[in-house]
Amino acid sequence: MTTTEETPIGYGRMHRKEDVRFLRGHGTYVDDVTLPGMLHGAVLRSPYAHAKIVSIDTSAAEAHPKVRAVITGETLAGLNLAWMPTLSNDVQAVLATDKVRFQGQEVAFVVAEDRYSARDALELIDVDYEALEPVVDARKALDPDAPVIRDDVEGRTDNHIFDWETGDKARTDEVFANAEVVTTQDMLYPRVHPAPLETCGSVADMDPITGKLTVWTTTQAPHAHRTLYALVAGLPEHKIRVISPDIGGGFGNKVGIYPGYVCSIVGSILTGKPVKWVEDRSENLMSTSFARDYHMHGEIASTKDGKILGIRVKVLADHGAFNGTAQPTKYPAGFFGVFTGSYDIEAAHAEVTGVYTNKAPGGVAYACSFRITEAVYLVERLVDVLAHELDMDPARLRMKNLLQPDQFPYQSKTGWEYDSGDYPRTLAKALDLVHYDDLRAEQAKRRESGSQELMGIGVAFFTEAVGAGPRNKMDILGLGMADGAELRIHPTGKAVLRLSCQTQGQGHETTFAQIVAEELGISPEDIDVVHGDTDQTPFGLGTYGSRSTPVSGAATAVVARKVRERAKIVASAMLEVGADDLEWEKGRWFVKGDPGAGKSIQDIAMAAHSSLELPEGIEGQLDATCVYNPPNLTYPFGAYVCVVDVDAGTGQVKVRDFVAVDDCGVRINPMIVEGQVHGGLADGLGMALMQVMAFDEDGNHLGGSFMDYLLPTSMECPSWRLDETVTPSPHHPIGAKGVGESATVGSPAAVVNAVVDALKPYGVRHADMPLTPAAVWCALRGKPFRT
Ligand code: MCN
Ligand code: CUM
Repeated sequence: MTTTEETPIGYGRMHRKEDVRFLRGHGTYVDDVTLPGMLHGAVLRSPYAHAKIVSIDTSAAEAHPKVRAVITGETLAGLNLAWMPTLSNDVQAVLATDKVRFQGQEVAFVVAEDRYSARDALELIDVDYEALEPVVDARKALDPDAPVIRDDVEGRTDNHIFDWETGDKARTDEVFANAEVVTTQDMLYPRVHPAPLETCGSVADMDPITGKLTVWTTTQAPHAHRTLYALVAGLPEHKIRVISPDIGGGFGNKVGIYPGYVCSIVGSILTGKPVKWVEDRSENLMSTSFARDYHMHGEIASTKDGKILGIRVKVLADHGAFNGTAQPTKYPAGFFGVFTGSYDIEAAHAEVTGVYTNKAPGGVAYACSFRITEAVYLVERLVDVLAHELDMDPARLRMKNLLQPDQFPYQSKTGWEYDSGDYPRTLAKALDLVHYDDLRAEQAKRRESGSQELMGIGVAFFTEAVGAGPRNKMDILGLGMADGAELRIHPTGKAVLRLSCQTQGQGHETTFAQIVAEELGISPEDIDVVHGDTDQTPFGLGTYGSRSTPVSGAATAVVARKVRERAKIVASAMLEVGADDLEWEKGRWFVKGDPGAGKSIQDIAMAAHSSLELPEGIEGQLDATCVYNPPNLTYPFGAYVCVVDVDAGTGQVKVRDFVAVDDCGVRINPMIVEGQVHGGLADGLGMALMQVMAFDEDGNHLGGSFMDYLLPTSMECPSWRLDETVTPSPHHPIGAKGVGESATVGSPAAVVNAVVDALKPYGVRHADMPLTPAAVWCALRGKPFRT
C-alpha cells in the first residue's frame, strides 16, 4: 500500500488510506455488525400500488416458534409512530394503517431469531386488501377524476403537492415575444435509482437498563438522523447514538430515514434485544429513494444568428406517494433554479408543479446536486435543439453564449451568485482534446457515404452549485446547513480529525487528512479521520449535494489554521521570541531571518503538553474546534464531449470516445477527483442509455432486480479521457469546489446530444432517455417509443 515516499505532505495523488481495510476485506458494514442475542427483522410489503387495507391477521406469524414480535401499523399507532415526518415537511407511513400507496410499501415488520424465520413468517401474515385504481402517469395525477392518493390528510381532494416558480415571468415573456427564434422541446428525465451495491439497513440496540439507544445504520447524515429520531420518537437526544460504519455507496440513497430503520428501533424497544434489519436488492430498488422523474417543457429564445436571449420551462415533478425529497426546506424543486446553465442570457422563468403518484417516495437522490442534473439536462438539450433549428454547430453555439471570465462573480437571472469561472477556456480544452474539427470532418464524410454506421458528437457544458448552506438560507427540517470539525494533536505530533460528514466511498479518510497535512505539515499517514459516530464527532449536516469539501473541507482548513496559530504561541515560548517574530513554513515555525532557529509542529505538540511555561491565557495542548457556515455555494463546472457510433439497423449505441474537462477549483487529491469523475460518467452513461424505473399500468414495478434495472459495467464504458482547468473558489479557505456529482450532472446530456446528433440525417431532433436500442430504432423510423 502507500509507502512514505509516495505520501504527499498535503495535496497530491495518494492512495486511499481506507483501501488498506477495504481491499483486504476488513471493512465493517452494517450487515457485519453482530451483537449478542441479536434478533432479525423483515418487512412485509404491499403487492398493490394502491389498495385499502381491510384487515391484517398476524396470529399465524405470531405462532411461529422463532418469531418474537409482529409489528403492524396499529402497533405503531399505539406508540404514535405509525407516521413519520419526511425531509420535505410531509408525513410518510412507517407501516400502513389505512391504505397502501405504492407497490413495495411497508405493511408489517416481523422480528425473529434468524433472518430466514423472519422472512418465512412474512408469508403467514394474512392481509385483506381492497384494490383501488392507481395513479401511475404523473400527467394524469391532476385530472379531476384521478383517485386521491393522500386521503389521510383531511379535506384533500387532489394529488397536488406544490407549485413553485423562479425568475421574472413578465420580463421573460417579453423577451420571448420579441425574439426572432423560439424553439420548444418536451423532454422527460426518467425515474432512476441510486442502486448502491450495499442496500440499506440498520441494527438497533435499546439498552433497557441505561435507556441508551445505539443504531448502526446506513446513513449519509448521522447527526441529522439522530436529531430526527429524537424528534420523531420522543427519545432524549443524548441517549441516542447513531453510528454509520463503512458505507458501500450512498449516491443519495442513504440521506433519508426509512421505515425499516424505525421498525428495527421499535423492535428492539419491544423485545429488549438488538434487532437487525437489512433489505434485499428488490426491496432497495422498489421502495427506497428514487431520483429525477421530471417531465419538462422547455423553450429557448434567440436571435437568428444564435445569441440566446431567454429560457422558459414548465416542469411536472412526480414525487411518488409521500413527498420525501431531500433538499433544503426552502427549495421544493431543489436547486433546479440554475436551469439557465452556463450562459449569458437576458431573462428566464421556471414553474414546477409537484404531484403525488402511486410510486415510491424520495426524489432527489442519485448524485443530483439537488436537481441540478435535471436543470443541466434541460438547458443542454435545449441548446442542442436550438443548434438543430438554426443549423449551427452546437459547440460554436455554446462558445458564443458562454459567460465570460470577467462576468464573475455572476448574478444569474434566477438569483444565484456563481463564484468563479473561465468557461471558454474549459470548453476550448475539451474540443481540442477530442479533436472536434477532425471528428466533424469524419462525420461529414460518413454521412455523404450513406453508411448505416452513424456517427454522433455530443457536447455539454455544465455549471453546478454545491456546498449547502449558508445556514440562514438552507436548512433541513429546521437544522441549519453548517458543519463542525475538531482537531486534536497528540503530544507526539500525531493527529485526530473529527468530522460531521460521512464518507460512502469518496475517500474522506484520505482527503481530509491531506487538508490538515497541507495546513500543518504533518504526514496524512499520521492523521486519523473519525466520522460516522454521533458520540465521537461534532454536529453537522452530513454528506450529500457534494457539500463535504465545500463545507466540512473548509471547516477542516479553518480548524487546522487555528491549531497553527496556537502552535505559534507555543513556539514563541519555546524559542523565547515574540510571536510576531515567527514565520511559518510547512511543518514548522522559525525565527524570521534565522531559519535555523525553528520548531517543528511535532516538537511544538510535545511542548504544548509539557511543563513549559506558556503565556498568560494560553491553555496548553494543541486542540481546536470550528463550525463552518459557508458564505455561498461553490460552482464547479466542466465541458464534456461524447462520440458515439450508432448502428442504424439495430439501434445499438457504442460510445467510442468521451472527453471530460472538469474544473473543481483546487484539487486536494487529483486521483480521488478522477475516480469521482469516472464514477459519475459511468452513472450518466447508465441513465442516458440503459436505466429507467418503469411501471406498468397497474403500478407494478418493472425494475426490481439488476436483470431489469441495468447498471453500466466496464463493458459499456469507454476509456474515459479526463483533463482539468483550475479556477479556485474565491470564498473557500483552500479554493476547492465540490466534484462528487459533477460528472453525473454533465454526462447524460453529452451522451444524449451525441446520439441525437448521430440521428440528425433522419430528421431526429430529440429522443428521451434511456436511449436503449429499441428507443433508438424507433426514433430512426419516426415511431413513438415509451418505456
Ligand atoms: N475532492 C478533492 N478536491 C476537490 C473536490 C473534492 O480532492 N476540489 C475529493 C474530496 O475530498 C472527497 C471527494 O473528492 O474525497 C468528493 O468530494 P466532494 O465533491 O466534496 O463530495 P462529497 O464528499 O460530499 O461526496 C458526495 C457526493 C455525492 S452527493 C454523491 S450522491 C456521490 C458522490 O459524492 N456518492 C458517492 N460520489 C460518490 N462516490 C462513491 N464512491 N460513493 C458514493 O456513494
Ligand atoms: Cu443528490 S445524491 Mo448525493 O446528494 O448524496
